[in-house]
Amino acid sequence: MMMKCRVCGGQATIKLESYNTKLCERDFLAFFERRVKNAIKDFDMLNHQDRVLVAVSGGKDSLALWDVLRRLGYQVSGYHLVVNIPGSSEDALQKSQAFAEKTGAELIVENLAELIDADIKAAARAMKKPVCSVCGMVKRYRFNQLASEHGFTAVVTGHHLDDESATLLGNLVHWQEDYLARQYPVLPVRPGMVKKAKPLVYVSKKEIEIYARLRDIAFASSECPYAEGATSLVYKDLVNSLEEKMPSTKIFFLKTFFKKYRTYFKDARLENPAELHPCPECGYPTSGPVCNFCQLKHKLASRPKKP
Ligand code: Q46
Ligand code: ZN
Repeated sequence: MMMKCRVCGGQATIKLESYNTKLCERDFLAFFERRVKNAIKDFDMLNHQDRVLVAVSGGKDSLALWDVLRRLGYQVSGYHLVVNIPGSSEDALQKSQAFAEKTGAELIVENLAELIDADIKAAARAMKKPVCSVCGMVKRYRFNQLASEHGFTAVVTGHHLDDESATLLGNLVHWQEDYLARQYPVLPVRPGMVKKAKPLVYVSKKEIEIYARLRDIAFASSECPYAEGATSLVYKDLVNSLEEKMPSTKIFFLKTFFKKYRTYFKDARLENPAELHPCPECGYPTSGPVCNFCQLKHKLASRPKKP
């Protein structure tokens, strides 16, 4: 039997269980753009005067974000940090560059090895932390710093509904109050920090995949090997399983948290500025004597030199 598009009554090819709806391709694209627009409006994330920098990994989330923001009329440039992970970094860079060329958008590319004078494994060893934790720290640091240096007024990332609902579950299970206080889709400009936003917070991974396919966006599909075994995947499986049994659980869970957030965490949203001060070496906000990035540079510099 033919599926009917709920909006136009034509032939539907896309079924969205979470919304108990079926859509044709054209109305799906309109639905997707509306979800992004609503998120931007609900949280006052961006305005059309903003100069926006998107963190581009070359994967579907960040490329779809870049694409949809451009179509919504925002001034958006991309930033890609090459992490030098064999088997995934080449593809990621190539897909980011191909998208920038196709759309005529600006893409800034940097190499992690040049920023820290070491590879990510050596950096993780020096910090005695998991590779992903150090990689994420360096990316956040440089993304913010580069945005300030180049006069961008907002930085955006491709975190979506699946990411954010899984993170929320993990933060609640471990009652990570500090993390909960920062789990808001927009963090305003603060001393040393550019405004940060997550405009894909209302759309799911599945919806992003459909959007990327319909918009003909070529994205990198090779996973970084370090992503495997991350605890975040456990929470993603859990929220997916809830969603499968009870469609629309993810969006309900996250939206309810954001409503309650305004009551419980609104004063904590600025990451308790009293405890943060500028890093004496680079100016990045930190609660320690120097920021984590400067700490990493010191640790790498004090490694014994190879003969
Ligand atoms: S690139 Fe870096 Fe990710 Fe690879 S090492 Fe982990 S954080 S998984 S998004
Ligand atoms: Zn510093």
